[in-house]
Amino acid sequence: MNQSLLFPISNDYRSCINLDGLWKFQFDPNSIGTKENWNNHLPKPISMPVPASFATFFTTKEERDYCGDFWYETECFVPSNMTGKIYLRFGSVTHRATIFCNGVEITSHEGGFLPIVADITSVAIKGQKNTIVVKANNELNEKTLPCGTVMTLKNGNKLAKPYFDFFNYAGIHRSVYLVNTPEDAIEDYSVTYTLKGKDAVVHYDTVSRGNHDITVILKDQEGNEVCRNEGASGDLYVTNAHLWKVRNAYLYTIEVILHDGSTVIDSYEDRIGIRTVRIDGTKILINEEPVYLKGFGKHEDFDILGRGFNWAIAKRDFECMKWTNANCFRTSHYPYAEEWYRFADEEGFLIIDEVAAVGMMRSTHNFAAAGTGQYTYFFETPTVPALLKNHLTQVEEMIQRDKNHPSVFSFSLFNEPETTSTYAHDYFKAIFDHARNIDPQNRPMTGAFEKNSAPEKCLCYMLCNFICLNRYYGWYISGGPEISDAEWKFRDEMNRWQAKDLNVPFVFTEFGTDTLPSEHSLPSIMWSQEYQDEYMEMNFSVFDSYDFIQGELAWNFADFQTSEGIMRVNGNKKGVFTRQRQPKDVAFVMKKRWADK
Ligand code: CKU
Repeated sequence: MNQSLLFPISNDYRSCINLDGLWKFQFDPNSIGTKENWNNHLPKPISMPVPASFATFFTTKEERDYCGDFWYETECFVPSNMTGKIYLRFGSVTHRATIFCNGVEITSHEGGFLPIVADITSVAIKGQKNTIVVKANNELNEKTLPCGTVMTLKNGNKLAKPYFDFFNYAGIHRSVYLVNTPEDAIEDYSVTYTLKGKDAVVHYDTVSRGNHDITVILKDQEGNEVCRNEGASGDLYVTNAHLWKVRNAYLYTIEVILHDGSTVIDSYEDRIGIRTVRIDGTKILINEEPVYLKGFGKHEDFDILGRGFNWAIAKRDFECMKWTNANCFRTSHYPYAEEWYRFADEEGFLIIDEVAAVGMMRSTHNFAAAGTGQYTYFFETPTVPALLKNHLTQVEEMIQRDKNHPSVFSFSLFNEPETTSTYAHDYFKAIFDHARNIDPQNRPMTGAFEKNSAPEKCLCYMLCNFICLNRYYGWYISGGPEISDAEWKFRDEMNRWQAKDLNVPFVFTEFGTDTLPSEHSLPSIMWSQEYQDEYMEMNFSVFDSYDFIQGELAWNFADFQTSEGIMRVNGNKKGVFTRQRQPKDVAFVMKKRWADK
């Protein structure tokens, strides 16, 4: 990874032009596009909104469920006064893409949830429209994240078979920018914090092109300069620092200036929050104060938009989360659009930032398989080295992109893989070592474990600074009339964890029941709103029995779309909110509990 992933901004030295809108689009089921030079122009395109998933617009199943290559095209005017470097920056293209400018191949990127930066400086023609073409693909396999497979139907069509429980949405999901920077420019920066009584030291490191001076300025929320320092790395001493607190954020502006004496070459501004993160025994400390995590596992998912980022949905989600008194969410099961993190920085939400390492268990119904103890030898296959390489790269890209957000207090490096073999241990040891090496803030690293990762069998929990459990006692295990057994089994497992005396925090990153807002039943019955309430109350009473449990992130914030199947009623209905972001009854239960938790 040697490209700048800095979020695009505009000022006197650099600019970004948003390219969102109606692009051209074409499916390429027989992969003939490359041979037929679609990189120059698409022969028979239709129009397609960007950003959005393509699946949600169509009226036929073939198009909605399309799996294979697909292409996008747009025109982009490059102004004649642009000097320096010119890039295209895609927030994400799912799951992989090759970018062409004026027919010339610029770059390829694997992974559908992190930015693609294509340097088009040598190819872009100034003073006219340039043709941008994207060749994308949404097939799943076991060498790339997230994992899955592809089946071929009798009619020859391919169909994605995810090893995960969310719809395999694909497309240009996040904003696209034409970015212009000076030839010598700021490429990256990172910050770490030390608190000294009422004061704080902000240590910074910068990366830039060319041999120039660097000045870094810190400004308070009113825009007044607080302190400055010269040098590519250094310390900013902040007296009477305003700390970034959970649900009470204070953001400073950091400005990195690249200059020769009084001649400014480049400048990059960002908002940062001064806060520390530390695990101490079974406590999670933010600014040395214990915090209990309350909130949700989420998805980037909405009707029509699919996984396309939309500010209005993000706003509504934050309002709903604040209303429940939540303070945290997990970006299950992939890094979200950067706008989510910027918003969370502002709202004082904590984020467990998760890489797209989901489906590392060979089952298209992993949610059901998890309870059964079925073992699929996932980490004992020849494709694992290729998968490891992609996983390492995506951890690297995620940390590079998200490392400066105060909201991100932890990185989650997997969701529910098989963890009971030494193969799994060695695989994840490499991932954790790498993540720890590259995170400048030395944040706690974790991963989410499903039920087969039992205290006696799991060989990976020791890699984590705090342990995240996804548990469904009372849903997949002993549901409905057996809920009293569910509680007994749940307590039994927690007693076994307790007996290990690990002295680390445990956080529940999933627990929930599918619930149809239409269903009411007295006494409760599975799928009814009353059962969701009862299940949550049972879970809460278990959580409250163990001091080492330091957080509860319910599954899920809202109902979301999945692959079709006999266990999914037009999607997963475990939302505390509906897909339209209206509360189910249980939202009031959460709100009440979290008001005094
Ligand atoms: C959730 C083994 C449990 C898997 N977990 C993952 C998540 O992605 C699913 O949506 C369970 C569920 O609702 O089944």
